[in-house]
Amino acid sequence: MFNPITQSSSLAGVNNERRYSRNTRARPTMLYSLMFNSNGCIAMKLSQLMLCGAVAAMVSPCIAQVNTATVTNENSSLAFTRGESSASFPFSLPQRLEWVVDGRRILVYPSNPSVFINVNNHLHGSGHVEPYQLHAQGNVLGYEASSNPKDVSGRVTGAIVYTVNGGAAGSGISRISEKVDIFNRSGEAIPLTLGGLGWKPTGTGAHDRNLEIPDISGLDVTGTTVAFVQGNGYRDPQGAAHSGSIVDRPEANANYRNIADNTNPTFASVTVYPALSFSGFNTFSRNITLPAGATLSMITEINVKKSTINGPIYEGESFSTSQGVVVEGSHLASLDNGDWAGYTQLNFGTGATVFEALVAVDPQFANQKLEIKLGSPTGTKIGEMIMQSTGSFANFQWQSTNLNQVVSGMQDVYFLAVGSFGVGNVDKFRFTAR
Ligand SMILES: [Ca+2]
Ligand SMILES: [Ca+2]
Repeated sequence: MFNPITQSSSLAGVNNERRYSRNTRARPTMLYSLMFNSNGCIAMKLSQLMLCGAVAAMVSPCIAQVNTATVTNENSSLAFTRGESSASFPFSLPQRLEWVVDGRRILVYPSNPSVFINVNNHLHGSGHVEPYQLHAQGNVLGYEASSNPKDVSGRVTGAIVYTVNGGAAGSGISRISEKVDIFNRSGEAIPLTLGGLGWKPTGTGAHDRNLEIPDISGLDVTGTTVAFVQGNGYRDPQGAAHSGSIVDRPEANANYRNIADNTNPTFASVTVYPALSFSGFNTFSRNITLPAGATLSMITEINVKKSTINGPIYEGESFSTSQGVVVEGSHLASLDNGDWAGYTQLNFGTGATVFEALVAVDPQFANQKLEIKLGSPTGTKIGEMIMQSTGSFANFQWQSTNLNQVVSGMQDVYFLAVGSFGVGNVDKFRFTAR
């Protein structure tokens, strides 16, 4: 089912309440209503509203195809996907980013208002950006200069650069950034609703239904968004035009004011909004008015690393069900092939990836396996630890192994001994991430 999204009198798009429309009253204008259909792709109804009345036309119900550009850097890649245009829907709007770090996919949604830029004609890596950058540009929807949607001399134009800076292979560390500029050449002030790169859809809301909710479990995601508006043709009393730069250039024009002359501020046309730093999803949201002749710039940086959660430490001898094992002093012992011990409701936190255990293994019995299962001794195996010699069955050392999947929440866990006799003794253990 279609889900119409309209809002008059603004070019909008709240980060978690996607609204795509624009309508100004004083002149013939275009009203665009974008909708997400059941596949999560964008459909559009375009109505051209004239002063004397309205002429409406339905165009393509769905952008079925996509078009993607990808760049890589170190352990990371970044793919930018836009909607594909068609004869009846001659626009391509930014849709999503797929950020892959050491094989882990992280879905990221572009900021507003970058999602209004018709990037039909210009999306690429390399070229006049760095090899680890993507560039897209075009007219802002509804502000084309002509009926040709590929005309890039529109009354409001926009451009986006995405950058990916990966870390060393296996480090799990990476960074992306987005810079979007919106240049208002329309001759009139326009309202904009800003929303930050990396926002979270609800998946069920009226305006973001069926959008995939990014999975960031097991990851520490942090970021910052800054936005500023500069340049609107401000002229000082001598008539010199100022572009809005905050760099004073007295050598360029004797009439440029010194920055200390705050009785006649040179830089009145620069507006810098408070920066927002966030953890997890980006909540940056702001309504602004972009003056005629001015440029909005918005920059978001997002960093990711593996979570450094440390789960609670459990005692090996605290099992609630078992077969073939014994408690010896303060540890689990007599783990022979086929023996098992079960523990109820262990905490894996927001996403554990590592099993750590304080174990003792005699060298003559080393290198047998302790399998880790969910739900029952024959349940899903989430990992196995090769029990390495610690010198004796009485000498305990911490050993660890990576789980074969990310496990979160509360789980019933079973240890299953695989080998022959004397796989090892287990004093303490925990599930963690790093
Ligand atoms: Ca036994
Ligand atoms: Ca113990």
